[in-house]
Amino acid sequence: MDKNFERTLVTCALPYANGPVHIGHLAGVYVPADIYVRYLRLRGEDVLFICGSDEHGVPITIKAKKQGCTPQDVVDKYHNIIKHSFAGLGINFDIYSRTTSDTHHRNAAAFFRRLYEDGKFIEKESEQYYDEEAKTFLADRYIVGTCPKCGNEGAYGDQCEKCGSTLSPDELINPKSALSGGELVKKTTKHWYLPLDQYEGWLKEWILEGHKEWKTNVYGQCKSWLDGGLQPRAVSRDLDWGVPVPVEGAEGKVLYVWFDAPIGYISNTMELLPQSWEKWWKSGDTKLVHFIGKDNIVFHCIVFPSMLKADGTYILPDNVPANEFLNLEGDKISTSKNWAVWLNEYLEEFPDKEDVLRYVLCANAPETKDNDFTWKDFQARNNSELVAIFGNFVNRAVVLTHKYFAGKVPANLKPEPIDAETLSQIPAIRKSIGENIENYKFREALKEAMNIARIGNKYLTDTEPWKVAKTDMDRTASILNVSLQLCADLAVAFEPFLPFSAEKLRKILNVGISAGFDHRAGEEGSIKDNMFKDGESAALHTSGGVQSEGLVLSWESLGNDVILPEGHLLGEPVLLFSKIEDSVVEAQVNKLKEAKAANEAAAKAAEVLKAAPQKAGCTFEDFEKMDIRTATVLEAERVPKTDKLLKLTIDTGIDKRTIVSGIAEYYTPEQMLGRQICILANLAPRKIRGIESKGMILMARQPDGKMRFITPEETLTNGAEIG
Ligand code: B3M
Ligand code: ZN
Repeated sequence: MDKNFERTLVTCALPYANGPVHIGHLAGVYVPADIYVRYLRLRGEDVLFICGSDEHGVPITIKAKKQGCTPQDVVDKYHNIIKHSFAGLGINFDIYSRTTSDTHHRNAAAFFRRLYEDGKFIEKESEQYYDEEAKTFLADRYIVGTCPKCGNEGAYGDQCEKCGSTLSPDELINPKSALSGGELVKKTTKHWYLPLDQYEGWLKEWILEGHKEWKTNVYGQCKSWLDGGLQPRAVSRDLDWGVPVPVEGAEGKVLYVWFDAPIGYISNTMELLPQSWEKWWKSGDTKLVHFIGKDNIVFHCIVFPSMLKADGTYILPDNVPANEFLNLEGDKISTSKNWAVWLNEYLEEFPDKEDVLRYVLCANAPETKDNDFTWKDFQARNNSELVAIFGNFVNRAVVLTHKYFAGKVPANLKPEPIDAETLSQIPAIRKSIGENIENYKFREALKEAMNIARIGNKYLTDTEPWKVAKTDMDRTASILNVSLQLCADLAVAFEPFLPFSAEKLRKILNVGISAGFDHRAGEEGSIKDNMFKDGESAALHTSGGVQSEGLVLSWESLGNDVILPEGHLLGEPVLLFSKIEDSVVEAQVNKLKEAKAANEAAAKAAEVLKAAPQKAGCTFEDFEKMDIRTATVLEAERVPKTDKLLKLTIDTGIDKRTIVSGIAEYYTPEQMLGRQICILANLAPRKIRGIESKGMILMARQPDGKMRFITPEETLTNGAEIG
């Protein structure tokens, strides 16, 4: 850890509680953050790891409306799903709370109030769209219209999801209320603004001069915002879901979600550590690191720091290692299109394979550019890296030790130069893993850790203990001794990356690990309802814990020539990883294809609706005039000299009659024979091409313009009345 810091406070972007977490979130934010925290804990650093659900904002209210429930119902549901799925993947926050908590509401309001009383905001009246029918001001998201850039008719007042442009409601062509569908009027409303322009000089100094070490994608985005010039930003909204603006006369207004959410990091720390939270947020020797995705950079590097600066009592982030985006099978991950791999589903469908996902997402992390997740790659990395390299090495070393030495670490009786050469590579790897993690280069760090297994495999291939055992037991003992030391190296090196497998491996080796302590110890009033059971520490949760008896490894063990002493008894050998078959990944690809097909069908349905919007109302009496019945086609022939017409003889149950229908484009006469259909029986007869047609066949127009029959699900009696 840097000399000037005593402790590290790590935060992860608070996921919106309006859907589960997917692999894009994980690769961009949560897996790297968890690796970072586990590594620091392994080094004995004082670390706090904070997250929670972001439960405010307009999209949550829209989802609630669509589902006919309350916003609270929506966030309750997803908060629980998200919280449990993080725990399921071994992402061990010290607290996973929520922005609807009392502590947060109080803290966010107090934060606003301090800035308000200190004159840090500008109060401004402006004209905003107002929905007369729903009697409410509309958030940008609630305004829909035509995108001025691409012509998409369903663009929102803040963004067009088709072309990705950021919009303001004033730019929309023909804006309408998404709430009532009605026309909008402009009305005056008052809001509070944080004058970011006043912080511009300071931000330039702090970021552009003071944090040149930030990742280039982060630094670059900050620079372009700062070069473009900053404007005052509204920190309140006319909405009834959120933290009420704590000012008299502000009824019907709440804090803007991006104002309250980052304060959530502080609130959640308070909730966990009511007595000592300030040490983490207000003491210059705390290193604050925000893990986020690239779409959150401006809020974490410009807006939130300006809020903290305005307050004046908080520390600022030391780093904001934002990642780029992860795509899925070549396409952008999309929550609304269900083009995603959802963590909660993965955990159910791949029990015991948490680490495979962690491994693939880290190995493929979009650290410097967008990256792609494919199921083929997932399978290949599991089968040819985790199984064939890591698992295979450990299994061979351990099984041979059980076979020849009754599961005890044999003495190094007959060393050869290759042993020392092999072991001497590990300290440099330890250094490199550490440096890479400290510089937020997790892919590189993982590659280095994997090199230990590669070295082990090569060593076994070079020394062939299974052959040597036939003639030279002393040498076999040495080879297995060295191999087991390498296994112990792996058990330490992989603790940050693959905590489940590292723990399994430590059981196989019969060792423990030292990794952190419980910050809540001695905190009165500390919440107990976090991810862990009472008295159980986050840090110790999956790491195997500090064992008071027996052999306990630490980061410092990694690279030592003798980690496991001669005579140390191993545990039972079990397989660390198992092969993933083609059928398993094919099923996942099919699942995605189905999602895509369902999504396309929904889009088509929307088109059909657009082409044929609902007609003006009719009365029940109007409807009752129509005599709609089931009928069967008895005969069918083309009407001569026409392309479109078929002459059909129909059994209507009432009579047998002729109907001429314009369906020859879509059905041949043969296809019509014997079909049951629905007809409008009492339509006034009319002559078509000299043939008297009595009635009309009911058909549905498809998005491609083609007509299709409505056929009853089962054969019904002809003449049955429909209504
Ligand atoms: N909920 C946005 C997001 O999930 C937002 C992050 C808040 S962090 C304070 O992308
Ligand atoms: Zn557009």
